Amino acid sequence: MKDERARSRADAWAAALAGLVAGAVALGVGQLAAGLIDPGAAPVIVVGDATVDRTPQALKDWAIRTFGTNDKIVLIGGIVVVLALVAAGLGILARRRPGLATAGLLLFGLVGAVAASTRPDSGPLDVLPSVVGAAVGAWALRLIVRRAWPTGYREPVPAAVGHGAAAARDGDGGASARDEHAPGDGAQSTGGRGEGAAGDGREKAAERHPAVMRAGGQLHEFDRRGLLTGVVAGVAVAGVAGLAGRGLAGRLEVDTERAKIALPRPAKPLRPIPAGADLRLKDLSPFVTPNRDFYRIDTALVLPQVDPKTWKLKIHGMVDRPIELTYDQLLRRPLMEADVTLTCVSNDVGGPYIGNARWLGASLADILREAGIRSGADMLLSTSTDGWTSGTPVDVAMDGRDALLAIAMNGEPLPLAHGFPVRQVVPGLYGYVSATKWITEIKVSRYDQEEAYWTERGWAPKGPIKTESRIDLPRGGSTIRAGRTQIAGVAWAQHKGIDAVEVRVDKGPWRQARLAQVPGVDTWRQWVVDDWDATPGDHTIEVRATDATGYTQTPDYAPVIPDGASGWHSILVVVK
Ligand SMILES: Nc1nc2c(c(=O)[nH]1)N[C@H]1C(S)=C(S)[C@@H](COP(=O)(O)O)O[C@H]1N2
Ligand SMILES: [Mo]
Repeated sequence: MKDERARSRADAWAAALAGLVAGAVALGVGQLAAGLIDPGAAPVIVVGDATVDRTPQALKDWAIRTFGTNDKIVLIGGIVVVLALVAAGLGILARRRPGLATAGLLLFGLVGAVAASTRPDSGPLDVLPSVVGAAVGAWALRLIVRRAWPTGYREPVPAAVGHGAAAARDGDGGASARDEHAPGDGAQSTGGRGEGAAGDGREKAAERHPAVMRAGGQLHEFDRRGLLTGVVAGVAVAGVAGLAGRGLAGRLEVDTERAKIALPRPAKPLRPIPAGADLRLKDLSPFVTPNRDFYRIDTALVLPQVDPKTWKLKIHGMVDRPIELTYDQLLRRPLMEADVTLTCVSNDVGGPYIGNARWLGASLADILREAGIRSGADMLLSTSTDGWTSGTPVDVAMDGRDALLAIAMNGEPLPLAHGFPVRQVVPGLYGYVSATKWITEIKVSRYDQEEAYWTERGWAPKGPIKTESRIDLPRGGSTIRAGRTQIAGVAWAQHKGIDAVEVRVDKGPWRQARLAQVPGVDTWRQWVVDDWDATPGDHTIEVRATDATGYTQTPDYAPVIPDGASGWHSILVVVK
């Protein structure tokens, strides 16, 4: 009876494997179809997108807190694990109820198709990758099951009933299936199960379980060769289709277009960044964040590929003269440079979601003035190609600050991840209400008529950046040597400016930090305390900044939701 159980277990594993391979075929073929149609329509991606949009806010916050910018990878990984479990289950089902298993796979294709068609930027063909993938996967599952159980699946026998009875119940199918095995086949499998040399194992099995021996000496029912060839073929199809799909997706890359762009000169170039802006201390964030190190936050699982040749920005809504701008028209406008530090509202006290760049772009206010904003309008609802939206206060965009439709970042066309070809940059506002990447539309409207993406999800409609400061060195939690130690970091109060930074150790007196130079009020500011004499033991270091309005950070902690974190950054170091 133990063998019946072992047999059914071995068969279940084999079936689960068949299901897994069929699932891989479905995803691989789906990827290939997506490569031909739209890389964003790959089954895992559309399900991921739909999951992101429907995840409760609390869970999303937890994911961002826990996984940081790896949240996308974790999400995709989670979806793949769930799909794998379902596929394995459908494989087990497929032996007995092939029709149900097929239906199950097609149902999953349908889920993918629905997810694909509810994306804001979906085209009519976007349902195909999920549907075609699921159909081919279902077909693959039937094929593999038929190879592995060539004459049909034989139910394991209940304890009281003999082996022969089961075979009889199945008709001669079960028996002939077993007869097809070459003897060596059975022997190999027995040996593979760790029962010693093949011959020995078979003899032992025969001694203890004559019925199994009679059945050909194997402890499982499936055709090993059939299963193996099915699995190998399936994995090959999945791999080739998946890789081809990715290759085809790359064909659409706008990277080549981006490389061809010759950036125009600004109408009036900005002075170079003062040398004194960067204290050049090891471990201190550089004043200008290199593009490759710049934090990236967005809801896009696949980078939008926007061709600058077909890109258009539509400005409409409460305006006298709606405007449509092409990329060339935008480049021909007088361009300006601005040093602006972007900050994410999800940046917790001491967090990494902040970066500073020199941007090049056209004045947003100038363009809006040409369109003629009607009275009563207080919100710019901007939309990206992938349907994300942001609501920017009209008064902020129009008050004379360097609000930009940016085309370049630190001397090169915007990287794809940072909004190529055009994004908004508005100094002083968190990214979620101002920094729309891959922007294609600005609707001049009212806060009482429209809600932007994150506001619908519980975040504040307006998001001025809070005055904050961060200790970069020494590193929190590190062990350092006793003696003279530099404490340094960055502080920011965009569009106000930082006037002072103070540091205290172990709640002692506040020490004034030395401030680095800044090119203007829209960037962060480096600071350093040079004269801390670190004594052996554990020490707490705290920082607070004062902005140019005279406001000094308070120790009251506020979490990131709904309108940004505040509080003193505090670190612990061990001095030896
Ligand atoms: N299209 C689009 N633009 C977007 C977002 C997004 O999800 N989609 N996220 C915003 C947020 S929350 C921030 S903080 C900034 C981040 O810009 P970065 O990724 O270039 O650093 O982009 C903003 N622009
Ligand atoms: Mo953000």
